[in-house]
Amino acid sequence: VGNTPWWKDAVFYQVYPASFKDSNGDGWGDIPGLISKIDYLHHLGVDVVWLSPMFESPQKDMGYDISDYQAVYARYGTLQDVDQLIQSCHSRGMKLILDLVVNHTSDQHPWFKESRSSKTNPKRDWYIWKPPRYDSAGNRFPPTNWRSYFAGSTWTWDEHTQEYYLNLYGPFQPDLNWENPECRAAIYDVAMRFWLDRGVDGFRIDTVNKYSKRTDFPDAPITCPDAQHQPAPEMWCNGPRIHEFIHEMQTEVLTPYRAVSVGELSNTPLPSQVLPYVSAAARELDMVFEFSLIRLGTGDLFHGKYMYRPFPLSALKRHVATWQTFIEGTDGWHTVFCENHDNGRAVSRFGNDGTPELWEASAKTIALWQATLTGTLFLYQGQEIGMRNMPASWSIDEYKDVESMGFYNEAVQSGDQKRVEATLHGLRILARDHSRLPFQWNDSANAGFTSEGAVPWMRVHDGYRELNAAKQLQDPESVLGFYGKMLRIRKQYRDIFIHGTFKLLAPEDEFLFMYVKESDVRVGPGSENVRRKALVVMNFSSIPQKCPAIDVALRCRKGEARLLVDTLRIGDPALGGELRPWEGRVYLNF
Ligand code: TEU
Repeated sequence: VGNTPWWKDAVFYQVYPASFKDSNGDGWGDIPGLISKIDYLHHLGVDVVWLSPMFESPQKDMGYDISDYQAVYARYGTLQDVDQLIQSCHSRGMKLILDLVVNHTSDQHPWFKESRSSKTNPKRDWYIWKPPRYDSAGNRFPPTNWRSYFAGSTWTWDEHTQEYYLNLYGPFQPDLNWENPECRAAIYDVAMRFWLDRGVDGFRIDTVNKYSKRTDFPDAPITCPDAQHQPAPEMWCNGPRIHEFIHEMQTEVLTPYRAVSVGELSNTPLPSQVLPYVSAAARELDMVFEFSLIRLGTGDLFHGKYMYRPFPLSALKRHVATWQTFIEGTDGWHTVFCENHDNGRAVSRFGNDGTPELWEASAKTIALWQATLTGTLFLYQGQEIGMRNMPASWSIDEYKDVESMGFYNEAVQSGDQKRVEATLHGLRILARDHSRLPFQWNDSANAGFTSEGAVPWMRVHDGYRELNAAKQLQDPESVLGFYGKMLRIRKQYRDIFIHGTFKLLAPEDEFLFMYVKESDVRVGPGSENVRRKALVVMNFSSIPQKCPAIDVALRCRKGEARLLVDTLRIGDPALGGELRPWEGRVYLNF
């Protein structure tokens, strides 16, 4: 614990630029707006800002379709604004990381325009081109039957050169060809060194496990007999050369700049697959986001992502336990997070936003849960004030995301009304849109996100007058106040909460979520080595629960444990007793 890299203890905070703070009344958040809120983040206890893509882009996937890696999208500001943002973070001892989106570019990127211009263009091989297949009747087919993430084929036909190009996401996001060394060198230089030279501290690396595709391009097995295109993540996730590519990026770019890296690792649910990316000896990535927890409730490959499947608390606890313990005894590291820009709000999915009381209690218990887990903690904008999913009454017209639209239109085209209803239900819980609603700063028009009279790019949540940062800033007992308190406690007992071991109690209990965190540090004079322990007990339900005997759970003598924190304040002095709906507590045994 003593000599650990700085980023293990740091609190990261993700900013989605379009929805954070608008400074000029055009309805889109921007970098000057973010700069005006750096003190707010600093005060909360944030150490690192992760800024989602603010690069030049046609915005078909909210900036994850980049047409110029070295320019700032005009609505977000200028290069000088980024310089000022770096300065404004650094002057407070904070850091800034950017989003590195290099699995694909926009189809409007000059590299792709060149690549598609002719089969002999020097950049032809920077993207993945394949000739068509034909059936016996002479009908043209894509090279494989793969389904893209946003629905439809992973292949788009190009009339001009009579070939298909690969796109794992939208047709407007052609995949770069990492097999080509010139292409990799250009990525390192243009998309990475350029920003590191300006003073950026590292990257969140988009789709980091998808750069090495299978190069024999086989058809995927038929898992959805009725569908035209088949889910095929095994064709491009964690492919044959992926560790070679990431290691190269680390040694050529990240290490020389001492840049921090956190990779986005979807479709990789096994600890044995994840460890090679984050083992310190492998020198690939500092840490990754693993998605088992945040994907809870999403449909399977067969039924589709937005076919919601309710899950028991025991499933959530099982995932937490798996990922809390997988680095124990290894040289790897992990992240802790329950929200990002691609998922619904935690309080609406894992808590209960049904009444104001349950909302507040469960938002605080989520804070307590996240702040007591081992790994680097990531918060998503608005999580700290308990922002909720959009109201269920809002129509599909309020959903803007390319993925939501892809799945919804597909359901409509199927003509199956039940499927349309089920998709709408899934979207109301899981859609990526929920987290993209404008930040609720105060109770003035447009929640203070943009000026009065401006039209925000996404509708502001109806509940912003009751739920906003200004109101919570005045109240130390608010969700925001509680997040601040938990971030301080997390650092104060960092040996237990950030670095400790984890032991799940009562894994099958469907109401209580309880674990013991134990420090690696031995304290006490001479042979009297005592390990510092904490017990976290949380009622993840709206029904009061009997609290177990704390001293038994902590294996300490009666009267030795003390209450450190209670989400509902009025701590039970007798220890134990009853946990009220969504109440959470932490006990220490020293
Ligand atoms: O997401 C990549 C990804 O694989 C998923 O986690 C994503 O949430 C998608 O919904 C899968 O169905 C990253 C970005 O986070 C996302 O916003 C982008 O749309 C995507 O890459 C493409 O760049």
